[in-house]
Amino acid sequence: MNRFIDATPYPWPFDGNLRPDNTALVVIDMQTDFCGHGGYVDKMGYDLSLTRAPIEPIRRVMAMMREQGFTIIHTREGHRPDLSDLPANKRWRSRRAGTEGVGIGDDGPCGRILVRGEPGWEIISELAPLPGEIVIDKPGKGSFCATDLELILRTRGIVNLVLTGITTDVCVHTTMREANDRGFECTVLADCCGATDPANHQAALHMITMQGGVFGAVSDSNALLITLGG
Ligand code: C5J
Repeated sequence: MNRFIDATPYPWPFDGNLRPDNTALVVIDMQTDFCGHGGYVDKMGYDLSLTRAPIEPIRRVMAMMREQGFTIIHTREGHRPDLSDLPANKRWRSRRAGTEGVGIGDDGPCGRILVRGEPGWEIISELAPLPGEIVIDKPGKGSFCATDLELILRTRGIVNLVLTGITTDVCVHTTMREANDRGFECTVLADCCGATDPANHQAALHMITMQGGVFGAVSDSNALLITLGG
């Protein structure tokens, strides 16, 4: 039986082959550093309500997909405590981001910014992984770069990815592009993502819809819940 989610610019997935055993929910970087008080995004002075907006819609989608046996994958952006995987240019640029010289690897209100094991690097409690769920630690913006995500997806026979998380224009978009080039069929749920700039969020979503769906399709939590609930 074919199943599709209402999406733009085409009903997703392209072949209607949407099943718990071939589809994963990917929840990207819902960490205190990106959406919590005292985290990196807060320190940069951005409006936290923008990156917190997806918390509730993700919670709903995750609950239903867990219940139906879909693979749930969480990602965390972060670096080793010795910063051996932090490129000098990434650190240098982060110190110029309106943070009074404090950047990735430095001490902030939630511990060392984007360093593995620090409080700010943890996934927020509202969306905490359940025991046994897959967590991907990534040093970059994309979830495939320097991780075992592709190996895990191929091993499980996953072909479809439902992408959520923050930020739409950076880690979500980079992951979608990486996944699309590897042949995965992707959709982004618009209300389950957020960016530090609303115009960037909109632009990132719009880009996906060009050329017949150049990286996949854009949908939302309601459309997914209707299809899965029906
Ligand atoms: C950023 C991310 N924005 N998770 N990281 O630096 O999107």
